Amino acid sequence: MPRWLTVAAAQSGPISRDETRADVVERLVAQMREAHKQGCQFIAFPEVALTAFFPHWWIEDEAELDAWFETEMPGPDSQPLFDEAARLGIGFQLGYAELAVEDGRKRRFNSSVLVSADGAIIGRFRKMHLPGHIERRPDNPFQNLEQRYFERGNLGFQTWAGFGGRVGMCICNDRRWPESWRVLALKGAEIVFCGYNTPDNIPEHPEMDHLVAFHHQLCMQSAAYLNGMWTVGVAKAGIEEGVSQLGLTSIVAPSGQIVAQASTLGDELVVYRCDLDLSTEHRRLFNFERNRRPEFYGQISEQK
Ligand code: CDT
Repeated sequence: MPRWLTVAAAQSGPISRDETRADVVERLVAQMREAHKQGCQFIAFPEVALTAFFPHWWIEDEAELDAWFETEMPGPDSQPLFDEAARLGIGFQLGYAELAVEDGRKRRFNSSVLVSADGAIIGRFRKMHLPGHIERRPDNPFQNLEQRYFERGNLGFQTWAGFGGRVGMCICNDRRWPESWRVLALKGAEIVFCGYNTPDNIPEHPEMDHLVAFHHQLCMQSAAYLNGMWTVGVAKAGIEEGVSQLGLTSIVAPSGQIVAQASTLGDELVVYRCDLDLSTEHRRLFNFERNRRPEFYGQISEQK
């Protein structure tokens, strides 16, 4: 019997440096209303969805850096999104920069929350794989300072029961690592949401620019097929403060097929009615229990 979940992947167009969170939340609320109108039970937003992607800039002043982070979720500016979700009865996933005080010190994470249809947070994730560099690279047209501004996530990869199935989250660069998806699959995820901010060019490797879109799709599609789950990638797209970012927000079925994809680089909803049961069917085909036997694969000793 099918288990339907109608999902909206809410691609964001660029957010300018001086756009306030309140303005951005208004855009997200408009997308949420439209998703509800189109019969969606769930809407997924991008990585760091409330502001421009500030790791592209060198920021020295600590207070200035902190201002890009959320100290509470929901906070005063994001509360309207939670209120609207509860009013409409729609669940959502939201990526944001998180400033927490843990172990008596300030800690910064690249995070996302999973929110139920009554507006309650039911899951939290902190990005595990941080790309980029720590030092300033003055010759680059833009920076990629995630390793400077964030700590590696300390919550692992978790899954949560909800929306008629089991849901997982990962964030942007996590999608390039097979371990992220396999752990989520082994923990039962039937659908995984992954927001991203991916420049469509790599300043230090221009010879690879033509592969950026291909590598993105390769990750999303192979993850879905190899693990028998739905993968939903949600972009912050378009030219944001001079950085040209990939769109290609898409929903991929457990067969590995792209079933819905964005056609613009702006705010755009990508909607699909997903049968979560397809995940069960594909996994039955693979039969992990019988065929996936790490104990037969030989000892892993990395050779350098
Ligand atoms: N946000 C993020 O993780 N971006 C990286 C850029 C890497 S450049 C190839 C990504 O993996 O998309």
